[in-house]
Amino acid sequence: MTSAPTGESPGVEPFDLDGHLRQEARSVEAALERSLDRIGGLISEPAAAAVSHGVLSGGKRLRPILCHAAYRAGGGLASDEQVYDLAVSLELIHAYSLMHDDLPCMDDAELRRGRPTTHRVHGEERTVWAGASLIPMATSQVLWAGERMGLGRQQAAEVASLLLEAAGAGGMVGGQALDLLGEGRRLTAGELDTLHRHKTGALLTAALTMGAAAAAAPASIRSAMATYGQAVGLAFQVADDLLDVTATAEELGKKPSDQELAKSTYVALFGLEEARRRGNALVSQAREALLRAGVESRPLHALAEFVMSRRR
Ligand code: GRG
Repeated sequence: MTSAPTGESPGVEPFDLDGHLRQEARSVEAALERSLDRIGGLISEPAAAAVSHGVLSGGKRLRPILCHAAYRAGGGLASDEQVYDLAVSLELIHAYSLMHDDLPCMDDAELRRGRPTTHRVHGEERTVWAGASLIPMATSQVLWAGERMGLGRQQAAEVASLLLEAAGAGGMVGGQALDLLGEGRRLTAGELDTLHRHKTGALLTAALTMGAAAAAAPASIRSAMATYGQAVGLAFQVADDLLDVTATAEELGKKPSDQELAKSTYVALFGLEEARRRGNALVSQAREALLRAGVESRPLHALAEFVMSRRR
């Protein structure tokens, strides 16, 4: 992973984003393993192997990492372990969405994170079963972890609602539906923004707003986190479209597929340079929202830059 420029002032030691991402990803893996140990046992064997394949298969783990950073920026004081137990609920939803997105009835993908996709190894039926099991598992995880962190009932319910609303028809599922319906049709820029604000942006935004809500952060910080999440969420998709035409399959860990599936993309609409300019402008918007709210979190500033500079 290449470090993003973080706009550090002279004399200030540069933020080691690579090291931060590596260390945080280890905490995410550990929390995912705890979660599978705690409730994964309820999923019976043929599907359990598919769950492990989809959940413990690497990935950048950005959503829980962003959630943890937002929690700290919001002044939350629970232990890292407790925060990650809450934050991995996002990764359980994300894992199910990737497993189902790769199915033959959707993107029909062979490779994900440099490995054969879950259905290629475990079959379609078990992948549908495993993915469906992850949704209630994520719900149980967020409520259990919220209670363990000492959140009150109302606060825990608010955090869980942020996750479930972002995952649902008004968020990720709705965005995926727009994506499926739009295949083979050239979408306008407005339609593309709406699709990705739902499909990708909603869950990324929830990572930030859940962290701030769990920390009981003041309204100004919560609103900055929502603005940051929305801008970074869209920039993330612009970067995905750029990578689909500029990165190798080896870097991506999957086959570029937008052209094959006749999908509308920011690159097809605007060309490489203008798409990149738009993505960078979104990253600036995200960082400005933090600065206006007085949020100096180095991880959040560096992560915003990383979204556009990443190669996978
Ligand atoms: C049946 C309509 C319907 C919906 C089911 C399948 C599904 C729900 C939703 C799909 C959502 C989806 C695949 C969104 C894409 C999000 C995205 C940009 C994924 C890549 O995220 P990274 O780069 O992946 O963070 P890693 O591998 O690093 O975790």
